Formats: sequence, C-alpha cells, structure tokens
Amino acid sequence: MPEKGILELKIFLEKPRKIFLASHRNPDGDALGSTLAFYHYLSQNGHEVSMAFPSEFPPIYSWMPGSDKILIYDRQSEEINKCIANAELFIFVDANNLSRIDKMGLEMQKYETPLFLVDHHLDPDLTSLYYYAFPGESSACDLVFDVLTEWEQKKYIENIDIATCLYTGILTDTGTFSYNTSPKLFEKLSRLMLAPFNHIEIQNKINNALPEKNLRLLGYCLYHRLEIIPEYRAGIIFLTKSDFEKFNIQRGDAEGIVNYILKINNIDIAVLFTQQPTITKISFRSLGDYNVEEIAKNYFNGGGHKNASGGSHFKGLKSAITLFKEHLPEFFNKYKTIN
Ligand SMILES: [Mn+2]
Repeated sequence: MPEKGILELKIFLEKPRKIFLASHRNPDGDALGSTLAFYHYLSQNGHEVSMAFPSEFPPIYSWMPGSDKILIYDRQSEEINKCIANAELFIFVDANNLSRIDKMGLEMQKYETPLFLVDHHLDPDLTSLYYYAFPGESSACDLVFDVLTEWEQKKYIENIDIATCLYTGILTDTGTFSYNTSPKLFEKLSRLMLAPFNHIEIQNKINNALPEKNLRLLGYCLYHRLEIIPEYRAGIIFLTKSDFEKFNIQRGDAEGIVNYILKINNIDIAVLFTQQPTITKISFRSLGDYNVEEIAKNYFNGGGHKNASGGSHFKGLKSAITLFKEHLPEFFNKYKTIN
C-alpha cells in the first residue's frame, strides 16, 4: 500500500507541534499549492509551521495566500536551518526523495525527525515514517485533499485559503484539466469549488498573465528554433546561454515553451533543451502512451511522469541533442504500436 501512518499522524498532531514543510527546487503551482494548503490547515490548528523551498518560486504565484511566508534556501539558509533543527515533524510534498533537494535535503537528513512524504511522482522513497504516495495521480494537491478529508471531513476543504491552494495545484499540474484527470478528481474539484473563491479569476492569474518578453521568446523559439522530426512524431527546441541574455530571461521563463510543440498535429513527443551556465537541462513532454520518464531516467539523469519529465546532461548542449536523437528511434518504435 502506498500509504502509511496517516491516522497515527493525526494523533501525533493532536498536540501543538513545530512543523517544517518543504518542497522541490524550481517550485511550480502544485509545490506551492500543496505546501500552502498544509500550512493553512496546520497553522489554523495551533501548530507552529515554517516552510521552505530550495529556490525562488515564480512571481506569477505571489498572490497565493501565505506565499509571503515561504523561506528560500538559496538566500535564507541560516534561518531555515534553525527551523529544520527545531522541527518535530517534516512534511515533504510534491517530490519523491529528500536527495532531490540537495543542500536543504542534506540538512534535513542530519536529524531523526519523522518525515511525512506526500507525492505523486514515480519511485517515492518509502523509508519515511509516514507517507501518502500515489504515483500517477494528478498532483500533490490531489493527495493533500485526500489526507485532509481523511483527517477532518469536509469543513477544512471548504476553507477559502486551503481550497484556493489545492485548486491552483490541480489546475497547474493537469494543464487546466487537460491531462491526468479522472471522475474522482472532478468530484474533488466540485467539493473545492464549494469554497467562496473565484476559480475563473485563478485561471486568469495563471494562464493569462505572461510577461510580454516571455511571449516574444516563445515566438522566437517557434520561428527560429523548432525542429520537427516527422518520422518519429517529435519536435525539439533549444535555447542557448546567449538567448537567455538576449531575451533577459530566467530559466523559469522558458518552462511552458515545450508544451507548445505538442499543439502541432502529428507530434506526440516534445523536448526543450536549455543551456545553463554549467549543464544542459532538458524538459520532455508527450501525448498518449509515450513514456518520456523512461528516456529522462535512462539517458538524462532525471525522471518525473509518463507525459512530463525532466533531466540534465553534462557534456554540452549539442551532445544532449545528439544523444536524444540517437535514442529517439528505439523509443518511438517501442511505443508506436500502442499509440
Ligand atoms: Mn506535482
């Protein structure tokens, strides 16, 4: 069973506790939503809660309730180390293993503090004392919904702050309800929407709020950098270090670009290569049964989900693209019959 100790944890939380919440580097809407939903629930119940991400979150999420209380390890490590040292419980959301959050994870591993892992990625670390890990579910927020309803029934889910955060995480991790959905998920969403928040307003804040330069960058990528490999239903885009300078962009600004490749008809596999100061980062997306997690894991030191994964390469941008192209035919042939 991919869950352990949920009811014991509820008993542990009957006393006020010091709790440290953490999620992954380059936090997305789901990392924020799941962290903040726990933050609101736990602080409303008298616990002393601190929360941290290894790196900054995109400003597009700064309207989320409680986001101003999030600490960032890249610039507040001392303060965070104190929170880690004092905590009686760690809650780690939307990531499968503490080893994935480098320095902050190492700091947490120094202590015997019980850990509660809530995640929907593949290969969750099931050595923690408590976990609720269902790989393949839509989002960490989807799972936080389960945990909170198991603990508290309906009333907490209808709290406006908690509902806002959970809705946002589900919205962003399902590409506005376009993948990883299920009747059960829509049932949960209908429960969340009983809370008095404006869900269209949230969609606009997330989907219709790109800075102009990001859209111009997208246009540039699609016009100048898109390579289509029709025989393997694949499309790739790359960005160099000098592109980052030219468009004055940070890595987060390029994140959504890969999804546009999949909008092309007859394309089911999409890859974005971004050249970083020392490494090349790769984002994989796919439609249908093409399991890009496999290619991310086998060749690019990464992982994630079947239709959305990430990885990295240490021998330069060109070498990363060549490596992908080398393995594309076998990858395509493996899955083409089931698609
Ligand atoms: Mn997620």
